[in-house]
Amino acid sequence: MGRFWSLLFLTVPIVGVGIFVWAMADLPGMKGHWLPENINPQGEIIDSLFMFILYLTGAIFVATSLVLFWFLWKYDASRCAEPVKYMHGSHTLEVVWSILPAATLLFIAIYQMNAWADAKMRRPTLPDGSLRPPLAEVTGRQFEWRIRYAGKDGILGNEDDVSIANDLHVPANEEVVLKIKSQDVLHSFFLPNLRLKQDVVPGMKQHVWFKANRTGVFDIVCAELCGWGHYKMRGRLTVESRDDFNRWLDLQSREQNRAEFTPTTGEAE
Ligand SMILES: [Cu+2]
Repeated sequence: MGRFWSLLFLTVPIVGVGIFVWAMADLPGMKGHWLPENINPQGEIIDSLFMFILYLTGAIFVATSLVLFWFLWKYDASRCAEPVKYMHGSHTLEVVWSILPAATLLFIAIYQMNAWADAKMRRPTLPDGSLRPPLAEVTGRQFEWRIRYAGKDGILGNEDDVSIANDLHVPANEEVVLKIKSQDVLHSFFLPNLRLKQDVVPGMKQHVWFKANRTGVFDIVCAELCGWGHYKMRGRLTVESRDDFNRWLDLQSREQNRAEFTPTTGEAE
């Protein structure tokens, strides 16, 4: 029976690695199950970091699984007559397995520092050196993304703002800054195709930025369990040319004004 368990444990790394390779190679049955299309030049850095960490942890996972299998196989009680030896641990071993993971984590922390600074601390600037103003403000609330564009005057927060739910449009090939905030609880603003994810914390003023280099329609997702309706807190990101974007925004603005100024039908006199 001991051999059964060792073989069963051996299937864990084999099935694990097999499924990853299956998905990564985009083979039939697993089409589209790996990372979604990346449309952000900055996203390549995120993807390479992801793959680096995946390979590193994958190698350690396979190695420890094989060692586990080997010990189960070798010391199977029904075939191994040698009596059990007890020991009180090894100081050297403990030092080694504390220092190795600590050094690895430190290496990853230093290795990804630039990518982190670019994604979370840097903000695009205008030619004159000032910070690029946000194109829109995205407010997460249970359970939708409220999106507000500055109207004609380019200033957010006055009466000509354009307000929309779950429909974010941005121009392609431009650095886009979004102001993000939450109206109620923790949410996470996630644009999978741009490799952008940011927790939205109530009470905090936050910004995200990206540059989309392909036009199309993509997902906006909430990546933080935020209540019963979390699953339906999704929106649509449309990346389009500058001209299409301007036309769309203009149309939204006109429609909103028309809605505001259309008199409600009163009772007939
Ligand atoms: Cu949410």
